[in-house]
Amino acid sequence: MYSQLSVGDPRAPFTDYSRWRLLVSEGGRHTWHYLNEEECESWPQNSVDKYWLGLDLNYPALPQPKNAFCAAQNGYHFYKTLQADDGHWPGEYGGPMFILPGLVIGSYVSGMGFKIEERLEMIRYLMNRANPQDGGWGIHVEGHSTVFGTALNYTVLRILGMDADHPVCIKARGTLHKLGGATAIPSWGKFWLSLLNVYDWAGNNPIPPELWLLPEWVPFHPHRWWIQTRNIYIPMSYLYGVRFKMAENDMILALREELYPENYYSIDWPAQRNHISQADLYAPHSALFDMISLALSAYESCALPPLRRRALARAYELIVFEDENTGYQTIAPVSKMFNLVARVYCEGTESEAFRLHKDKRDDFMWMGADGMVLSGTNGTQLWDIAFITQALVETGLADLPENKESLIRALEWLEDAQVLENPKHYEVAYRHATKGAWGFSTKEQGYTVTDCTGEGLKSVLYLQRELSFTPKLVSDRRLYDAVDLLLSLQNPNGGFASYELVRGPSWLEHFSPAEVFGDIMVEYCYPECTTSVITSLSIFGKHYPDYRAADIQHTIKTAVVYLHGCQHPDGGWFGSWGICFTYGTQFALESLALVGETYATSKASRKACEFLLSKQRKDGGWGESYKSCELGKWVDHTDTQVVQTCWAVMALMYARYPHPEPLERGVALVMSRQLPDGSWPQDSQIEGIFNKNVAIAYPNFKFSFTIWMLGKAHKYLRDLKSFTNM
Ligand code: LAN
Repeated sequence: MYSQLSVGDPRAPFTDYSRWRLLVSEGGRHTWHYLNEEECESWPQNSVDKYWLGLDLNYPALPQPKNAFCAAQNGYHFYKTLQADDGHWPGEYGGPMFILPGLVIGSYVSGMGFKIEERLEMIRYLMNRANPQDGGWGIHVEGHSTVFGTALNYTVLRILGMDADHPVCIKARGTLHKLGGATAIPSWGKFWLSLLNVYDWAGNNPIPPELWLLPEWVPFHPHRWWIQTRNIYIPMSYLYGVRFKMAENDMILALREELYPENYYSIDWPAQRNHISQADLYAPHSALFDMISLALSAYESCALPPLRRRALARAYELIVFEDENTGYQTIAPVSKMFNLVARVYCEGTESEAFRLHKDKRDDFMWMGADGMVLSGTNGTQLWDIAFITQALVETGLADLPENKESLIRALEWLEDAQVLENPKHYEVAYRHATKGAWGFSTKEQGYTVTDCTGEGLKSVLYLQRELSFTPKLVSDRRLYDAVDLLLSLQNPNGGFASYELVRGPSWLEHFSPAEVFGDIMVEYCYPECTTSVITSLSIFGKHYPDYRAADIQHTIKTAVVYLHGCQHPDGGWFGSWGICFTYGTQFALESLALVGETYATSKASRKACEFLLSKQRKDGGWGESYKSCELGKWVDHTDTQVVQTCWAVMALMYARYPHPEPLERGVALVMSRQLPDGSWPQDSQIEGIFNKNVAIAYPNFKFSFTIWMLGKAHKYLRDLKSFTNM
């Protein structure tokens, strides 16, 4: 058990912020370290550390920008100081409020400790993110309080050492009880609490590992599921199969008292399986799912031990494959912590697996200005470097002498980040190829992501082929590998999904057990992913007209057909990974422009421009709420958002919108929000989204998209005016 800690006002750090350092190691790995005084002298804090810790950089004011290009230049003057020595831009990746609980509960039940400073700052983070009105937490930082968020984060505070009588705990507990208590927690919460032995396994719907023994042709075989969901349910099925639970201790006994308004020992557990709080419910179970669960529950009482043993062995094998394929990062932190618990159950805390999991756990723990945050992945390395490098090349900022060195370092990072081989455990682990890929974060994590490969390829092409001063680090052969991989990922409808081809039917969504997420069972095609792929193929085709030209042309043509098919009747495209129509429409219009469809030539493009223009606000900007993603229709944000304004103006430029005025107003808004040192403050806490219901932050977007949009708009508006003056 961790010791009790007493804490004060969370607005001030609980640790000495001058002692934290971000270590950037091989491949762009991020780990935060708390140094002692001697170490501090030999390893001084740099601008990257200070910025992300929220410490003053004390930069002088830059000359007032006289136009959009100068504003972009000032922006990069600032942002360049956040580039790590290895060439990429580290960043915080918070937002979801169910990832830290996985880390803490998973560590606790596995006997893995934390440093005291980490515990203190995780506590502070949760205190700072509690909803001010009721002291609870939602599914993400801006969401209303739910049982999922409140029960899990309350549990975390207690495990980390906060006293149950602390006012923060009292308030959160009150909210939890008002919401009905932890019995009504969604299924993933039931699962975590069961591992912790504060929720009975009988209160969970079955997750039989036997699923892994089904023949692969079965339409609902798990290898057809979306890879994130698959990788989470592999260890879940294992842990369910063995009914892992931590041994009782005083903390567990206390939590059984605190999480429930009723007497824990009198709860009718089987009746809780489908009991989900209304505050949490986003995707209710289908009647079919409930019926199947009932049948599976009957099976549980007579599961054949030899079959169960074989199924467990198969699930365990897949867990080990995933750990080894990803250097123990796994695809994302939720599956990582489940894998850890499974490995500890099977191999113990003295094992190599335990040591390696512990080492890589640090990659998800990010020190932020408000305390220690959990990252949605082991970073956003590739995603952020791709946007800023393209921005610099397209705006002309790349040609300024003072930026050259930074671009060369960025190219070196990109070169090193390309995955050169297929996974160690490849088809046996149901993986898609990775040779030639760029992933979302680092090479070690190693998952192909369609749009990350597209954006990575585009960046390398820009840096190597469109600048005169850069070395040609990535060989033609390696670029061909990326192209081959991208071409292998197109679906029959022309679209591109996130990590793999769509492998399963969308009716599998009726079997979705996770009540708080939308569309998680299988892959779907996305306009964003599709655009990143085809724009990169098109740029590649310009530089390498002889390589698979017919395939590339065909891919682009059919992808555009897909894009037309998913335009909403009001003109926008729904974005699944950024908020929301503003994000999706920007990408789709970029794609249409590739095949010559612009405002002047295409009805679809015109309709999209008009849709966006109808959303422009009086101050010249755009602001869309994450609620759009939940509801599937546009919802205004309360405030104008700089990043969304950039997306909207970019969209209009892709469509070659002919009237300068709305663009000028967008530019003016973004310039008016710039600070004297060239940076932009953070607006809302979130720019991104996943699975319709969870918001996630991309804080580097406020640099990459501002710089990109301003520099591009400067040229665009100049050309537009000289054209109309002719
Ligand atoms: C991400 C982040 C990046 C994102 C883009 C590249 C932006 C997108 O275009 C493709 C999908 C991808 C790679 C993506 C998928 C889902 C992730 C990994 C995340 C949103 C970050 C966290 C999330 C992961 C699923 C969290 C675990 C929770 C589940 C509900 C399964």
